[in-house]
Amino acid sequence: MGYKNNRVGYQEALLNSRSVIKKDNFALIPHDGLVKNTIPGFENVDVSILGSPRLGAGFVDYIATFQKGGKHTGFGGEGIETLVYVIAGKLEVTDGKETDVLEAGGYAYYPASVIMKLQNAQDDPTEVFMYKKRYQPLEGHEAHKIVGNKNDRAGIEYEGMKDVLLWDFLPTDDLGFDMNVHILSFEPGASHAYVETHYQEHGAYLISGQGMYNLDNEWYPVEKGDYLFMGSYSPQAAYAVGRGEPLAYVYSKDANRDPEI
Ligand code: UGY
Ligand code: MN
Repeated sequence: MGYKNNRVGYQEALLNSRSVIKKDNFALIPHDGLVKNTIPGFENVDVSILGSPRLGAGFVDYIATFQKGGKHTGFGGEGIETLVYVIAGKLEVTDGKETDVLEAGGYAYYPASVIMKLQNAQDDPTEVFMYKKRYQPLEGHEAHKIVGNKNDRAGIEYEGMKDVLLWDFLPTDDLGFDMNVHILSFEPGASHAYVETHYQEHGAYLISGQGMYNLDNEWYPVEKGDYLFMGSYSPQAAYAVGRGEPLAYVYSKDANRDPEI
C-alpha cells in the first residue's frame, strides 16, 4: 500500500512514474511510489525507507507518520548517530533522562552513544523525517546532543542570494560532528548559482514547493513529498518553479572528515 496515497485495486489510468534510480549515482523517488514498510522498533507508525546502502548511500533515511500512540522504542545508539526532523505535528523525543517535545520545524540529533526513543505527542498524526548513520569518530573530538527548531531563527542568505535561504541544524565549526542536516529554501525563480559536483553525499526530502532538479546533468521535475539521493560526485542543482510556495528540502551532508584510503 502506498505511503502517501493508499492507492490499491484496479486503476483506470495507465501506470506511470517519475521515479529514476541510478544506484551509486542518484535517485529520485517520487511521493506517489513510496510504500509502507514494517520495521522493528516502529509501533503504530506508517514508515517508508528512503535512502539506504542498497541505493549507494552511507546512511539510511525514512519518512514516518506516527499515528495516535505511535512510537519508536529505540532508534540508533551503539555507534549509530540519529537525527529526526518534525515536518508536521508534535513528537516527544527522549534518551530516558531528558525529554523534549518537538513541534513542526523541530529537530533532535543524538550522538552515536545514545538511544533515541520517540512518541507521537498528539492525537493527530505526526510526520517525521528520520536519519541514521554509523558515526565516524575523530580522536580528540566528540559530537553531542542538539535540539532546536528551524522556526526560531531566520535562514542565512545562501551564497549571496536573498531568495535562497539556508538553515544549519548542527554546529558547522565543531569537528566532533561528522555530518550536518540543513534546510535549503528557494523562492520561485531562484536557483543554485552553479551546478555542484562534490565528494559529499546527500539525502534530501522535499518539504515544500515544486522545482526542476539537475541530477547528473539531466533536469527532472520534483515537488513536495519527493525524495532525492545524490551520491558522491553526482552533479546537482535546482531551479524553483511553481507558484507561491518556495522549493525547500531538508537534507543531510557528511562533513569534517578526510577521505580514508
Ligand atoms: O550543501 C550542499 O551541498 C547543497 N547546496 N547541495 C544541494 O542543495 N544539492
Ligand atoms: Mn550539494
